[in-house]
Amino acid sequence: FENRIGVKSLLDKVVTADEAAKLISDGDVVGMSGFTRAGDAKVVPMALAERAKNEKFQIDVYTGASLGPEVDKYLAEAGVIRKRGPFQADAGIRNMINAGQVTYVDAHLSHNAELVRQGIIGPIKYAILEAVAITEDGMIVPTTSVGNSNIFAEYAENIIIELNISHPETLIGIHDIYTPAEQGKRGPIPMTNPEQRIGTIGIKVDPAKIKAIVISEEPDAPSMIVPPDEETQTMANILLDFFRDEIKAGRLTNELMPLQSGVGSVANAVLDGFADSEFENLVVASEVLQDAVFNLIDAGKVRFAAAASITLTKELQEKVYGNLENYADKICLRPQEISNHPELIRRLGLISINTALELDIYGNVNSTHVSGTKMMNGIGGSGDFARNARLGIFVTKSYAKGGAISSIVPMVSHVDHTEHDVDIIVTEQGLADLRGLAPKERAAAIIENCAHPDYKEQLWDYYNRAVEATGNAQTPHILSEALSWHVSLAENKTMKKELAK
Ligand code: 0RQ
Repeated sequence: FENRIGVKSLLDKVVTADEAAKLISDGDVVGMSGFTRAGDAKVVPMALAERAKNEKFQIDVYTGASLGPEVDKYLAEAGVIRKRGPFQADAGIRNMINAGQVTYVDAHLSHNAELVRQGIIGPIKYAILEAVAITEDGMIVPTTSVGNSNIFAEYAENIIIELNISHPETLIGIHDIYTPAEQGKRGPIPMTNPEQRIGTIGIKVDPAKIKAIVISEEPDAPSMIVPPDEETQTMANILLDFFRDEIKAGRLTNELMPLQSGVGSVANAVLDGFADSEFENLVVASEVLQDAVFNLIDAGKVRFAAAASITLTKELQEKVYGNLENYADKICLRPQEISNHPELIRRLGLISINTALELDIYGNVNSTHVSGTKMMNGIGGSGDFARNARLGIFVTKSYAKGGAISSIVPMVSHVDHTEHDVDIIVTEQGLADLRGLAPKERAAAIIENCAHPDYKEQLWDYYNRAVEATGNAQTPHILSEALSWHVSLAENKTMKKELAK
């Protein structure tokens, strides 16, 4: 590992994970690397969980996004996490959040860096950052994600490095670290094309802040997406046809515009759908690069892909990290403040595809709260993209839990993306293009094109009675009934009226 530590005076900072974990104190605010199970610190959190067996202490943990099990399962279940933000996607910590045992701050991913600058998050006592190397000029080179690591490194009082020697050194050079100046002293972010590099290959820090270096060989937890099924394939095809119509209308070319696609199986399937299509020379400007992106690079469909992290299944990890030199000039990892920056999303004209849990007849989207109450994962970057994209697309199956739930409801039980931020909705039933439509026009398009046949009549019935009851108001609702579908689900285990008691 010595050759990966370019600042030789830091060699005597190499300690065990247990020794590094002892540096953390009760009440510390800790910023950790990691974004969607990639590039997260692993061995120091596990040592902290071990330490918690004999000692009671709690810390606040902020990261880029979701992490592997070391933090969001084992450290959480050891009772060490008091507060967590800004995103998680692990059943372990999710259950604790929903039992009130962990305080969770679910926030737009692009907002974190500003909150750190303003001291709302902080003061950060320690940043624990996974790195592939420390360069001779004192730059920390992150591994498979950048996330918030640059801003944590800048504002943390102290830094612990997990030098992960299982990550290939070919990662050096794929990062593009750019950190905007403070608000008020900031110029435009100098990027007019996602393929441009505007920063450095690593995070410049004062080496004196590095208090410990721990050597790790733990690989990233693989992503757990499932392959496309018939319905996700149908959704992908519907979306591709929509893009074809946009080309016919002269709004897009077959290179489209830079693509962002969220985490999860549906988003991955949609991207996979491009493989056998006529679209080419595509650019991905996203926050996560999943398997599909690398398959599209291999197929010659994607020319360049930039994001804040790479999260791959086991199979793709072996293929990509074993041959990283083949991808090095086609990919780039950036801080999430940049990948998700409203200024850039708007300037570059992104097409953004994210997933809804449920949406309502007027186009409001709930991506986070099951039945309005239980946290699923969090808003992640979906709000950053949806509001600022050229095309804000939401995909979801029209039903959940075997049909007991309609994903399209009279009123969403929680709002993440308002009707003003949602352009296109796609389910396996069809597509609703909401651009330029008023609420009642949107309701007709959503119910007719996207709702599951089992729920269509029930939705029309609610809508028609709401129009009647409100005298054809701008956004018709019967407030006493608007959430009755969720109440029915809780009481009768189904939203279907004819089955409800
Ligand atoms: O539960 O697995 O127990 O059956 O929700 O649903 O259909 O498998 O979809 O894995 O793509 O996740 C919105 C959660 C979708 C995710 C969400 C149940 C359903 C299943 C998952 P089971 P699917 P996915 C980029 C952008 C917000 C963050 C984001 C997400 C489970 O995409 O977290 O987009 N998005 N970030 O059965 C109750 C409903 C339901 C429902 C589905 N209406 N009510 N349960 N389910 N609809 C990434 C980052 O920002 C980092």
